[in-house]
Amino acid sequence: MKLERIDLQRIKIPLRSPFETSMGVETHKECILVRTYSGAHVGFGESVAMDVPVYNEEDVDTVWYMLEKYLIPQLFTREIEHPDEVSRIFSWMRRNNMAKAALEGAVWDLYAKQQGLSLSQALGGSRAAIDVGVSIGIEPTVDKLLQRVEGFIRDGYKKIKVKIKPGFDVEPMRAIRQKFGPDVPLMADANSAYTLNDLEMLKELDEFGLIMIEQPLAHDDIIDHTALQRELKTPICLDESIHTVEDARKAIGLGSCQIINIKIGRVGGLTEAKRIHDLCQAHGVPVWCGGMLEAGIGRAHNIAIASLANFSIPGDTSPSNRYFAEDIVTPMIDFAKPGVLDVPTAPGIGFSINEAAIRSALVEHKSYFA
Ligand code: OSB
Ligand code: MG
Repeated sequence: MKLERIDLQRIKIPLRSPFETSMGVETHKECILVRTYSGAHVGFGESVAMDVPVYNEEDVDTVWYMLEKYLIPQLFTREIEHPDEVSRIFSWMRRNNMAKAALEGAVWDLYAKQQGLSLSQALGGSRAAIDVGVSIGIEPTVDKLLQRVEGFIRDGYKKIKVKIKPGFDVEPMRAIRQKFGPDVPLMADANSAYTLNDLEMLKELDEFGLIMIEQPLAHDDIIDHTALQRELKTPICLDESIHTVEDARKAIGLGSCQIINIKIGRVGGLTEAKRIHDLCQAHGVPVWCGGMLEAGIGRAHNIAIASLANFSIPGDTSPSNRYFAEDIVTPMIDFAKPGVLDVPTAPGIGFSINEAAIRSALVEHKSYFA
């Protein structure tokens, strides 16, 4: 394919409720949408960088900058046979994975549409439907958290993930087990809030039979996690520490984790996400699809990658209404039955764009031509 035009749109939409983690509080979703044009087809991508660089080094402005200055011009200078080439073309640039992934995702969608395939089919997905979990931010009180957990269990979510931070960890997990019993599929995500000095406290979590604890230690660590995993019964899942298939190979080799959370943006795109999926599958390490509070386009990409066979644990791919009153795709992404999303079969991401919703959320836009 030859790209003729690429559009960037920066949008900002309110979240239905604030989302608090050990990194801070989010009240809005702000992101950059990417459109790639070739012939009669348009591909869509969405950047997942946060508005402040607390999760990784990127933010919404750096994504726009890297796309405009380096990444977009490179795709105009050549013919692309297959989207797998895009991550190779971008590999000279270090990091900035979320900027790369937003554009690479739009090329994947465009390619799938040209081939008449769903994005899931183009990626080699084998699931017609995926099980869905929910990620619950830090609530002001344990009682409020219990109310939210109750609601999400009622909605049919297949996994309940609770954000923890020092001072809000053992007590809320104990309260959830006491109220809802041992059978609720429960996990905790610390977003790097602890160190090995917290070993005794982290060991206390073992008694709650959690499916896993996500990223307890530093965002750039795989060494201390190995030491921690040796001391814990609860499986460790890595999120922030894994940016490439090489990171995954080292973490698995060291025994730093037993499960990996794959986020397309964090790893630089769908091609690298698939590589990590394949490596983990070969090592018997299950993966699941993480979330970054995506709007509908990013969410559609997540659903497509989660249809691959080794995504065997429910992901953070909740329906649109868990986050937004109105989404940028139409119809809003919703459960086919409680806790289950159908994987679209229409070409590409398989959802229509809600142009009116994008117009009313638009902050800035620009078109680039080959
Ligand atoms: O660590 O998984 C995380 C949101 C923003 C940044 C980091 C994380 C999250 C989530 C939200 O947990 C998951 C979702 O999109 O529902
Ligand atoms: Mg996480």
